[in-house]
Amino acid sequence: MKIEHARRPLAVALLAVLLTALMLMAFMVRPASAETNTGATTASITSGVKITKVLYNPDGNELYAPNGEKVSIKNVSRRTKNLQGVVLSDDDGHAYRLPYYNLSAGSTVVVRSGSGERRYGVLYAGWNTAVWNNTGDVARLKASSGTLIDRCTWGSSSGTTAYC
Ligand SMILES: [Ca+2]
Ligand SMILES: [Ca+2]
Repeated sequence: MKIEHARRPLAVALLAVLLTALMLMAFMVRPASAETNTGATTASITSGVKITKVLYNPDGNELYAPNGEKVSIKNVSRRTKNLQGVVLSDDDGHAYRLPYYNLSAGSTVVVRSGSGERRYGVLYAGWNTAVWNNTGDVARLKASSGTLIDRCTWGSSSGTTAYC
């Protein structure tokens, strides 16, 4: 009898722990799936990010090594911004629709012109050619609605990098 009495509180405690764990899992899973669902259908962000830098003339020949070209996009707001649906483009018809990517406040992500496996801090536009003209160009960030979020321009005498 004594053993049975001792076991029951333990069983209750274990059940309580299990239930708490299940509730926590449900709580953690729900916002993530909701974000995924709405991310595909809702409009993209329209503000809070800036093009801070364009390395348009990297070392080497970017026609053959386009990943040398890099555009830095920074979250200048105070909250995390998801970049999904935002479009990075130039004036020659190159446009890259950014994927689901949470950019935390103050952080920067780099978009390279070639292909590669995306990781935190680096995305690949997949253009696989030189896109940012060394003789002057404009990089634009637009919302999915077409609204201009930011742009960075440079001329032929700017060297290798535009800071905006
Ligand atoms: Ca270039
Ligand atoms: Ca161009």
